[in-house]
Amino acid sequence: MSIQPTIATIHVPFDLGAARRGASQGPASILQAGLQHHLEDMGLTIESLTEVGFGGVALAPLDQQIEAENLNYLAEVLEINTRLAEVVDLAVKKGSFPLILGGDHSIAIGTLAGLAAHYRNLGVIWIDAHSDLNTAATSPSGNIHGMSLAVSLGIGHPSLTEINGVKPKVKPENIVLIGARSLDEGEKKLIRSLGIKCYTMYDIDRKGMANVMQEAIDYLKDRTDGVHVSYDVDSLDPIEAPGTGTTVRGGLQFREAHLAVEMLHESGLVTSAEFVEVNPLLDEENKTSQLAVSLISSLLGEQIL
Ligand code: 4U7
Ligand code: MN
Ligand code: MN
Ligand code: MN
Repeated sequence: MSIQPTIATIHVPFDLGAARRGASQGPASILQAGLQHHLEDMGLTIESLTEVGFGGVALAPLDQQIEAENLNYLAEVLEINTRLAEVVDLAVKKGSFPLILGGDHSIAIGTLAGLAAHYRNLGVIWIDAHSDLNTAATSPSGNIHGMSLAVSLGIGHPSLTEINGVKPKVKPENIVLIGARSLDEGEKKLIRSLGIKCYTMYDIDRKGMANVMQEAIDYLKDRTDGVHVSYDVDSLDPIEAPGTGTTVRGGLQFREAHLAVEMLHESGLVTSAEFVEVNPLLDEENKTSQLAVSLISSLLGEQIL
């Protein structure tokens, strides 16, 4: 099965899941960097763009109704992800390929909630310097973008894990982490106890990205009925992707980052994708937005020759 030709682009200008403001301007800056034209030049059909946002309207202070310790902006995160799940759900129903542009990584909660209704065994490739497997109890920051994968496993505040019913959205054995180099103690414990497949930067250095990706693809191929790529641009080295809020040295090089998505395209397994954590306020000459356009194009089939 190859990637659906019709791409449903879903913009999520939201950054309250992160510590720093600015990722809310990610979708606009990725568009500004030429995404639409680039994909059209590749012969892809882009559905009219959907935006999931607050539209400038302040939310009712739901915070008071939800007990939320160490869960910053829980009400807002809940609201945006509830809406996003509906939009993603609809896109899959229509037979489109959902392409979600963040926004901070907390939006993976809504994406996966929307996708989960359609797959018995959804595979997730989580390309990230972090694992986003914290809970309110283990998080050093209280920022929900560091908890989204845990929530999707059914671990976290019930208001979040119950979005769109089905719970959990993804099984631990259907997840592959790529590029990890900053894991909190609670996250390490969870990765070990649940047996989550994790290729750290050490593994990528030792085996090479081509081998790592081949293993990841072979691993997911037989056990899943769809694969979602959740691409956090902080997986790249800060030299390549300075425009993101939580940089960590020693990340993926430009070619490694591209090879990963080129091989994923070639595998024909990918059924949806999201690109998150682009923060144009921290960027250098739109380098990170342009990088995102280039990575998205490669994932959707752009070839060098
Ligand atoms: B991102 C962190 F403590 N683990 O939980 C946390 F290091 O979506 C960072 O991957 C989380 O960018 C980063 O706050 C979340 C921290
Ligand atoms: Mn992340
Ligand atoms: Mn990250
Ligand atoms: Mn980040």
